[in-house]
Amino acid sequence: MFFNQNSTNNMFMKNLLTLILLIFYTLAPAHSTTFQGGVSEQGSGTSSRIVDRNTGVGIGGAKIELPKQKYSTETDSEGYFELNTHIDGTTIMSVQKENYKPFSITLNQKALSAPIVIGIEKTSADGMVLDSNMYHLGDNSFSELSANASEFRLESIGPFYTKRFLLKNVKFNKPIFLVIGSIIGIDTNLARSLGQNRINNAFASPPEVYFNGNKISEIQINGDGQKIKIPPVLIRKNQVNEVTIKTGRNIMQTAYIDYDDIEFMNLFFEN
Ligand SMILES: [Ca+2]
Repeated sequence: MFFNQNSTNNMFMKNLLTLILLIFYTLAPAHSTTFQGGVSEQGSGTSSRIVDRNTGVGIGGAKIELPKQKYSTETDSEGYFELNTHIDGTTIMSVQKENYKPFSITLNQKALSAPIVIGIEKTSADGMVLDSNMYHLGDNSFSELSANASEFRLESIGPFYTKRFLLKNVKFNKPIFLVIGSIIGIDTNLARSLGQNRINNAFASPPEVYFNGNKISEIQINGDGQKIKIPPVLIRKNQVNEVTIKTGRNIMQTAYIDYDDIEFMNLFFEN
């Protein structure tokens, strides 16, 4: 018998390594999940935590909100908090603290079944908060199967949202972005194919984003922290500029206009 002990050992080691990696990737999210950069923390008991993204230090007195559940709580002096509410489907959780950028994240019960650690970032001169409120666009008519339908709480403000703001000291040698903190409810074909909704027989055109009247983006999927590049040529220096977000419409409905009901929160200008 020509038995090659070495290659058998190598294969065994390779399989073992694969198994260890598999276990690692399978188990890692069950302990705790860290969002927004650099901070790594596992198995910190039953409490979730808000930390400073750069220093890793817990942030006391941060306000945690689940707008749908009309639930809010605060972190303790060490940054720990617990969510004593039931979450049905997906929900947007927001974190606010003075001198920090407002933060929001789309979560579901599964993500919240284990402690989470969220790093938030100090406000900087390179960015500006345009709006930290949550808005509902559409016509308040939507299917229960729609992406995040159970999340809708606010009355619609109509099919579009507009915000005007003064832009000073823009650095044109750096990229300029509009950032949408969180957006849910988009029922595009792509969102459907990614399993973000359960509607089989219809889909919507994507929401459109305009800057000073020019379309700069279409938003195809739901999610957090979507960055949209603003072409520098569209920016009015040291003057009032305008952002508009227009929701899409149900493409299969031709008898009347059925706007796609979406909600978004936290708009930033980043430079
Ligand atoms: Ca609708």
